[in-house]
Order: sequence, then C-alpha cells, then structure tokens
Amino acid sequence: MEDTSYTADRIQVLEGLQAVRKRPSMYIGSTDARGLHHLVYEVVDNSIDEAMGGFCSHIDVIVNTDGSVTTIDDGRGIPTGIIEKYGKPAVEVVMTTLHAGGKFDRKSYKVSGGLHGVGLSVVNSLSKWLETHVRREGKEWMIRFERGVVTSPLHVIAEACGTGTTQTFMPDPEIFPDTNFDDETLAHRLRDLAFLNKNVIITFKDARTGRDEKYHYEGGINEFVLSLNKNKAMLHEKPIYILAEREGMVIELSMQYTDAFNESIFTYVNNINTIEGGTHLVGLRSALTRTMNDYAHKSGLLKQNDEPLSGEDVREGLTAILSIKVPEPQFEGQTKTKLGNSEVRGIVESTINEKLAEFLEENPKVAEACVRRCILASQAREAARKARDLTRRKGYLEGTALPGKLADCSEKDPAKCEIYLVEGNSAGGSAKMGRDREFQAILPLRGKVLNVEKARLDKILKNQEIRNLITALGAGIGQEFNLANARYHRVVIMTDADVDGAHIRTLLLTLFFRYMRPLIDNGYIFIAQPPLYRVAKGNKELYVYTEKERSDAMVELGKGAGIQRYKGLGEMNPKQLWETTMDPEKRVMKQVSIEDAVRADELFTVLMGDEVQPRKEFIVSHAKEVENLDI
Ligand code: 0RA
Repeated sequence: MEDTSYTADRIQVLEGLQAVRKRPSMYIGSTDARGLHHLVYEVVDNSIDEAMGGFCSHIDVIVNTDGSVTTIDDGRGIPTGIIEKYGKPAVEVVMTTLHAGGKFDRKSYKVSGGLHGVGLSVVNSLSKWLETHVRREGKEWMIRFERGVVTSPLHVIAEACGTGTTQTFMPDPEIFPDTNFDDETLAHRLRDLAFLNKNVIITFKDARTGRDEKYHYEGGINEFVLSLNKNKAMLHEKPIYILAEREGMVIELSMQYTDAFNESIFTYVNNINTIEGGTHLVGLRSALTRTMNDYAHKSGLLKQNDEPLSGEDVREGLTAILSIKVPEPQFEGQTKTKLGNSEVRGIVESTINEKLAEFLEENPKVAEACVRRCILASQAREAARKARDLTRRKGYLEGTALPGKLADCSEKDPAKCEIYLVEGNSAGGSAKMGRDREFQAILPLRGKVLNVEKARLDKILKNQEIRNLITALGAGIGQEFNLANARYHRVVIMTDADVDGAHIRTLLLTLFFRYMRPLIDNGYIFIAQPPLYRVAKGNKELYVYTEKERSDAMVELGKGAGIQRYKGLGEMNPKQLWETTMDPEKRVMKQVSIEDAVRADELFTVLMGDEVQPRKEFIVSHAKEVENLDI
C-alpha cells in the first residue's frame, strides 16, 4: 500500500514538473530577464518569510562564478522528517510539489496570485540543477535535483551548529534563452527587501565581479524615504510615519515633502513593488487629498472660498513609501504588479485619513510647512495651466508642423515606423545618411536634454528639444498623452557609450516614465547598442559588443588583428552605423522594461538633486551603474 501511494505520488510530481517546464510563463510570467530574476526572488522570498516570522535574521545571496545563485539563511531550516502521506522527507515535498500546501503553509502573508509565491518547486523545475542544504538538530542535510527530479536523495553530510537553509541553483538554458543574472537588478531588489524588512541583514556578493554589499536599515521605510531624498531640500527633518493594523492588514507609510516638483510614491504589497499601482495607491491618494484639504481649512491656511487643493497639489514634492501586508492579494495588470483587491482601497484610505490627521494635529509646525507647500503648488499649477493653454492655442503641440531637425521616414503606418533619438548633431548626420529612409526617422538631440526633475510641465514644454520630441512622436504629453496618436511604434534611444550618453539616456527614460508612460508599458522604447570595438585583419572585420566578444574575435582573427575602440557614435561612418546599430537584420537592441524605467527614475532623482557635491560623489561611486543603466 505504501508503495502504490508512493508511485502514484511520484507520477503526480513528474506531471507537475512537466507542466511547469512546458509552460514556464504560466508560472513565472515570462522566460526573459524578468522571469529569470524571478527565480532568485522566489527563493529569497522564502527566507524573507522566515524573517517576517521572526525566525531568521541573516540572508546571504551570492552569484557564483559559474552563473549559479546561492542563498543562505539562518531560519529554522526546511523540515527533513518523513511526511507519512508522501513517504518522503518534507524538504523533498516542498521542493517538488506544486503549491505544497497544508501543513507546509508558511503562516505569513502569502504572495499568491502574483508571480511571486509560486513555490520553490517551480524554481526547482526550471533549474538545470538545484541543491538544498538544511541545518537542523546538529546535522547538515543535503538533497540534489536535476530539472526538478531527485538525483541525490536527502542524506546527512556533516555535523552542523545552528539552523538554516542554503539553496544553490543553476537556471536551465533549455528554458531561459539568457541565463545571465544582472547584478544591478538583483542588488536593487535585495536593497528594497532590506528597507521593507528592517530586522533582516541581507548581503549580496557577485563572485563574477567581486561586488560585495550589505543592506541593513534599522530605520526601515523611514530610512528608505530619507535615502531617496538625500540630495533634496526636505521641508521637515523626519518623515511622517504611520503604522496600523486593520482587518487583518498591516499598513505602513512613510512620507516626506521636499522642494522637488515631481512626486515619488512607491508602493509595496507583501514586499512586492506594485509598479502598476492599484487599490492601495488609490486609497492613499484620496486620503492625502482629503486630509491635507481638511487641515488647510481647519488651520485657516486655506480660506473657505479658495480653490481646494488638487491631488497633484498635495503630491508635488512628496516622497513616500507605502508598504502593506494583505492576507490574500490579487495581482493584476501586464506585469502582475497592480493590486486588485477592492476592499483594500477603503481600509487604506480610512486608516491614513485618521492617522495622518492625528499626526498633523500633534505636529502643527510640520503640518503648516507641508500645507503651505501644497498651497504654493496649487498656485503655481494655476499659472502653469494658463501658460499651457496659451501654448496649446499657439499650436506648439499639434503634430502639424514637424520639427525642422527631424528627418522623417516615408512610410505612414506607425506600426512599421521607428524613430532614432540620436545624441549630437554629427552622429545625427551619420544616422540620417545611414538609415533606411523608408521606415526609419532620425531626430538629433542637442546636448543635455532639459532637466525635467527641476521643472514643472509648463517649463518642460518651453524647452525646444523636448518640444521637438513631443511633436515628432505626435502623442502629446502628461495627462493629454494618447498612445493611439504615436507616429512610431519603436522609439530608439541612441547615445554614446560614455557617462554623458548614460546621462541623456536616463533623462529620456525619466521623461518617458513620468510623462509618456504608455510608451514604456507597451514596449515602444528601445536602447540601441552600438559596438564597443571593431576587430579587423586583412579584409575580415568583426564588430563586437562586449569584452568577451572582443577576446573571442582576437582569437578568431588571429595574430596581428587590429582593434579600434568606438568611443562615440560620431566615430562611425554612415555605413558602419547602419551595419552595426541600425540594420534590423543585424542590430542588437534592448527593449526597455518598466523596471529599467523605475531604476532610471530613482537614479535620476538622486543624480538631479539640488546639491552638487553629493551628486558628484554619487556619480563617482556609481560610475558603473550609470554606465550600465541599459544593460
Ligand atoms: C516549512 C516549515 C518550516 C520552515 C520552512 C518551511 C522554511 C522554508 C524555507 C525556505 C527557505 N528558507 C526556509 N526556512 C524555513 C517550519 C519548520 C519548523 O517548524 O521547525
């Protein structure tokens, strides 16, 4: 009897694994870079769950030289005892059974419904190999799998002190076209997790590069807000902090006003960055508008007949982190990062209404500074609206008169058209000559594009470069943006491979992120990847895009091969530019994801702060990050 149930269960496990390997996207969303990195997030989330339960204080994440990833935690360790129903050790069940539920349910806030929380068995199925080590009861156990199938059953390998779980896995190249982990992507997520879980110490090592970092923020999301604002002038010293538990939900908010013009509100549900927003964000926004207006009137700062503060007014210059924990979140949207639970809206709204009003009552000085800031924004916005109406009447934004610098394409179907935004006039000239004028348009951008961080919409609209860009794209800007009017379905940013190029790229991404967001959401934005070197010998030549390709090319062409390093686009003649960077048959382009844009936006916020010295320091210490924004 024992045997038959074991066999039946085995078949079920194999069927489960097969389902995951056959349709990986059903479980992890996609098999591109996003899906690949989800494997790490899933494994780390399990350790974070232990930490949220108070059982784990350290999590180490290592990218090994062979490209595999190891996570180590000091939690209780996945149980090793035999589960009778399965006739197998619990750890094997956890690692091989889809949604191993029942008594293995970790009793914390689950993240099901999204791409996280799919379970360790999914990671296991999609790994070429995976090894789990468990330290418990004085022993270290090990079990090994290949593509989800046990190849080395659980056994003791050593004595051990303490408890914990170590997972090492190699993503399966049969599943993922590119198995290369990006250190920035991982570091960003791990840092977020450390801010959101203030009791955990997370370390990140990348053995491929020697990168070695530690994230531990005892101030939690308050420290998160302060770090986002570190280069800005803050209106009050300490962020406003709210923590409340309501109807099984935990609501945590930290917010601080600055003199910046944009809002930076980041929201998380069960530690997941809800980039697409959702009901919790709607609740927060209503609460902010309502509470700030109430206080403005009550305190007499706003008179009965004054225009009420709009949502935009109360969010201008606001940096906030909202982190909530929901028992059964429903994630929706293109990237499953939009919270759908309708009940959350009201709970968040009423909780923040109540707690924020309380804070303002108790801290009249801070309250007055914040409300005055909102009133100023309101007045400025009214002036901006008038300026914008004027602009619109003058027809600046109508797509009728295309900018003189634009070399448009002859094709009229936007779905077939692309526009290259090219840094500098000389590279712009080469691009104009080298392009396929049938479907490729070129818009050269002069120098640094306007710093959108420090400008309100009215000022942004006065900038000639930005206006050229808006007119060329034809879809408007801000609230009036309409994707259906876009004149091109591919917008390619083409800049030099240096710090200035990275800077312009960050500016453009930030502009798109803040004012033309659907372009990013719909995958219209790309980054051209010009070659780093040309390796040539005799009449043979190779263009290479990475250092590794360069050494491979040197080997291929043999002794005496010459190397030319391309410092800028301007060093390529039109034919070379076409062949290496613009020819759809040969070019390498990176499609910009929403995560790329979020990262650019965050980096931009820091880069563009008012104070020069910290910015310089930041650029020096993050030179690599700036350079690699697009990788
Ligand atoms: C199930 C039950 C228990 C712990 C865990 C799972 C667990 C899972 C992971 C995954 C990574 N690190 C982990 N740490 C723990 C409870 C065990 C007990 O009651 O002792």
